[in-house]
Amino acid sequence: MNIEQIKTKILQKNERLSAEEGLWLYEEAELLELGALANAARERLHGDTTYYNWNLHLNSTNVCKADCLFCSFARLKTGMPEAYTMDLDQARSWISERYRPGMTEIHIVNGNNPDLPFSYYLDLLRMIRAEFPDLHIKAFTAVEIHHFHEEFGLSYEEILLQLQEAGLGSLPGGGAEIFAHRVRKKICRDKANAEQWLEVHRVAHRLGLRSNCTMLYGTVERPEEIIDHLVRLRTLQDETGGFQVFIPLAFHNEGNRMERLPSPTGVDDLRIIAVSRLMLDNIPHLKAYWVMLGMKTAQIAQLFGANDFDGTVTEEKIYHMAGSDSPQGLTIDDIKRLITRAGRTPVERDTLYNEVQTIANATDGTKEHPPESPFPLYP
Ligand code: V47
Repeated sequence: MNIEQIKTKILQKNERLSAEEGLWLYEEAELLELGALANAARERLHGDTTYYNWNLHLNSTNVCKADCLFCSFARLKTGMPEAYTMDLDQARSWISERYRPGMTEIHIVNGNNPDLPFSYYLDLLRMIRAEFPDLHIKAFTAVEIHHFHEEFGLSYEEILLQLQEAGLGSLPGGGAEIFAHRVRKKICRDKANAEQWLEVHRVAHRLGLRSNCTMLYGTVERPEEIIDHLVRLRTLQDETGGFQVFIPLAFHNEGNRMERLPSPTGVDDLRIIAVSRLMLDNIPHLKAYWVMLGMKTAQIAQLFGANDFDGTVTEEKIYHMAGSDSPQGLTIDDIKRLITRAGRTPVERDTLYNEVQTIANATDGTKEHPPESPFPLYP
């Protein structure tokens, strides 16, 4: 195998890479050649555009019965030091204090809290929909949906339908970690497994919900397991078309029980981003999540296959409790500057990747949302 053969396959024949080719690129390819190829694939899809959004992250409880080795955010039981659960009024105040007109998204990820009824989640969504109607609600990972299924005895479909009716707009991509059973057994054995994670997304897509997908790398996985993870996502996407964006998440090693493992280096991050762009030929977007990568690597990633920067975020907890030294939030001007200095054109998007324009003359930042999404579900 060599880079020229792979280049011809991608750039001239427009053919899909095999798992073996993905593995070769990840392990053997020269970094700049790999990056140039991923960049060509990215430019073919998105030209010079790099998307960002204006969003807010809410983690309304960190109580979590799953005991993942890599996690620094969760507390196992209510009442433990630093464990918290916001009630509805606290969540309302938390959002009100941070909400600004013009924000388009709230991203909600919580622990698998065994002490909350299903109505807690429905009430949270209804409150946000009623009081912050401009926010698209991207909430609850597939792992949380599986937890609701176990706790409340409802099917994935019943859960998602009720959440949708209460205001859920899409699912975030967390909880995927690495699909390989060997790895999950070691790092996250007591939550949804790979098949369950994929099934939740399959059902969500069938109900017309879009979702995101992730991969946590840099713990105990082998290169083949990274490629296997990408292939499994690609296979589900062939079936449903419902994934919008892939977000690789680099392991951070502070405050958890994997402290002795070093975090991935900048070159590891760039290799993962480039190979993911090349393998996931059917997932439109690739996000370099600046909170996780750091602003500088996220900026350079825009030349290695990524076309999204995520958003303003505002008070991220999961990575900051694991030692991320990125700022807690970036301003829109910071984000635009980083993107522009990478030679890309910053474009604000909403959660569903529609371009957002600030309505001319609006002094409060009011946005216009075009109605339809350009990528079909179930192509
Ligand atoms: O599922 C937790 C990961 C995820 C650590 O969908 C860690 O747009 C590294 O999924 N080191 C949650 N990773 C975050 C997430 C996400 C973030 C931004 C955007 C979107 C989206 C989704 O974070 C978890 C887990 O995989 N994680 N702890 C850690 N110490």
